[in-house]
Amino acid sequence: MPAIDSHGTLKIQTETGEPAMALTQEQIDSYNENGYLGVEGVFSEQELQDLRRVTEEFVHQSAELTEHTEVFDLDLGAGHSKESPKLRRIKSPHEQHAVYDAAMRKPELLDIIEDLIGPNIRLHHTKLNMKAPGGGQQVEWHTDWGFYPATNDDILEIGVTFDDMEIENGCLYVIPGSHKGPAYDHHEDGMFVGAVSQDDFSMEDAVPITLKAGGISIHHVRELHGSAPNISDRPRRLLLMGYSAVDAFPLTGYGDWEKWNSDILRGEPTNEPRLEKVPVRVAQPTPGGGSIFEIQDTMKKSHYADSKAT
Ligand SMILES: O=C(O)CCC(=O)C(=O)O
Repeated sequence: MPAIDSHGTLKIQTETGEPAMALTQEQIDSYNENGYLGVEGVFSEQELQDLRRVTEEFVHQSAELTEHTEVFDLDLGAGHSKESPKLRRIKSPHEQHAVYDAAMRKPELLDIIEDLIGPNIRLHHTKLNMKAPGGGQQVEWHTDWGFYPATNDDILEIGVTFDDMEIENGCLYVIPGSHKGPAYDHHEDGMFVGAVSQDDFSMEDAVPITLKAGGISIHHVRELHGSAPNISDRPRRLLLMGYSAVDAFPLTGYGDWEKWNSDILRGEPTNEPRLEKVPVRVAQPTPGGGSIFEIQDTMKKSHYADSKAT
């Protein structure tokens, strides 16, 4: 019997018994054509309240810190202090609290992902990026593929918005169709800086993904994207979660086999990576580890250096 699911999409059991799609065919076609999608109303008000409450507890804990840790990445440039903590990122939040883990496994979310990369889904990573009011840091233009190329590109990133995500508080921007482009170079003077050159794209082509709290952004692993500083008096908190097809194997290796397979959310393990003809470039040589913010800090000039927002 037809039913409306939590994100307002009509779910129909097909005659063949195949599970019905969570996204409309129009949304799927648009994602394939443009490399991104915004979907409103995926997370409920109750889920949002829980996610915000737990996140505020983490921000509170970060007040005691003066440097980055395994879990906390601080916005030291924006004046992080005990009195006014500026937490830029919680690393692997699904490993830090059950509320984040539940968000990452939400069945309706996995149904959406299944429509885009198929029924065999592996968790790639999670991170919670936060931009504090009045200056929370930009993310320079890049593709996720520049950081982790794989044997095929059935890999995408979901962003769950805890706050209305608008231009003023530093929403995500994408370059539509850029996921069909080359393996963009994320190097400067031969070193990996985690961002493309200004010559690789035009800001004029950039499209903002604006969403109400509880909506999700979706972008393809090869899509060029970035986001400006938060110039509003509201936070911008975005839970980013990467998912890949089970047969997409990272070119840099997969680590421990048991752990690798324990990240499968739907489908079965395979030892047969699917090789597709995709353009790749590895993220080497690199000046060292650290978060995307630390790596991009090694760039000579921010893409946003001339913008009014800085
Ligand atoms: O937080 C953002 O606006 C984008 C983050 C992003 O693209 C990343 O962390 O790779």
